[in-house]
Amino acid sequence: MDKTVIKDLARFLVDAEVEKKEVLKLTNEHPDLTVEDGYAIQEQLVQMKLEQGYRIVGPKMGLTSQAKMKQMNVNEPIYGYIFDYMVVNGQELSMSELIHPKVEAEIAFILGKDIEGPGITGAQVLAATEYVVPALEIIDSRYQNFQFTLPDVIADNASSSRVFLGSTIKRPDNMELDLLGVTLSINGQIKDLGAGAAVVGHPANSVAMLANMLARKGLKLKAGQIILSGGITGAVMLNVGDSVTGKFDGLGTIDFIVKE
Ligand code: 0L1
Ligand code: MG
Repeated sequence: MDKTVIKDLARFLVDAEVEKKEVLKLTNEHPDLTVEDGYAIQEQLVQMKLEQGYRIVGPKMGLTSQAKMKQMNVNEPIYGYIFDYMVVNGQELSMSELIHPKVEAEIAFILGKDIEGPGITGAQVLAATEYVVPALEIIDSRYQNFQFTLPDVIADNASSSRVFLGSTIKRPDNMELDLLGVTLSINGQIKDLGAGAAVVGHPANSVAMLANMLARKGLKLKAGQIILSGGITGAVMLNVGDSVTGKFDGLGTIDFIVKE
């Protein structure tokens, strides 16, 4: 794909995020957009944010559950990046900064040493992991009604928007992250629940897949990055006034309120 078109499309998505305005998916105008084109646009978008002075906190995996792939009508996981401005301090989500946010519960990994694919396994990820932390990820597709194809959502940085991190951090030794149960409640009602195994069998497998996907680009996972492994629950739409609670077996609770 032409470099100028890639830049224009990345700028279009950056502007949609800044202006909090939903846009039509790129493939309406560019029906031949490929997954590779999607990542080329994402790379350009990431570059633009870095040039604006934002810092990458870590990569994230998306579309890791069978349910989500089916819900979104796609058939492979994807990755994107979480930036510093996306990490929410405190217990309030500001709706006025966003378009149509949804929340999902995830496990975040913090590595003690770099991991470089290919051929990385979940066991190697666990051996390299310093801590796991619970997370509530806020996804906010810039596309109208969350309607997109795989290249579209890749270009849109995998809908990355905000993240709340829990205050309980634990070493993964002796934890069975695949059996770890999570509930996601809004206004006291459980909206979804799941176990770590919903994330490609085990959240560490997802991080291993990420290391192997990044290796194709000559990139690696770095010590200290906060890596979101993918949704254990489905993504639930948020409204102003919602009181959101994610409960993570053995990893505590994350609460926040959705404000104007
Ligand atoms: O983190 C995720 O799984 C989001 C991936 C993008 C799909 C979506 O916006 O639902
Ligand atoms: Mg996610």
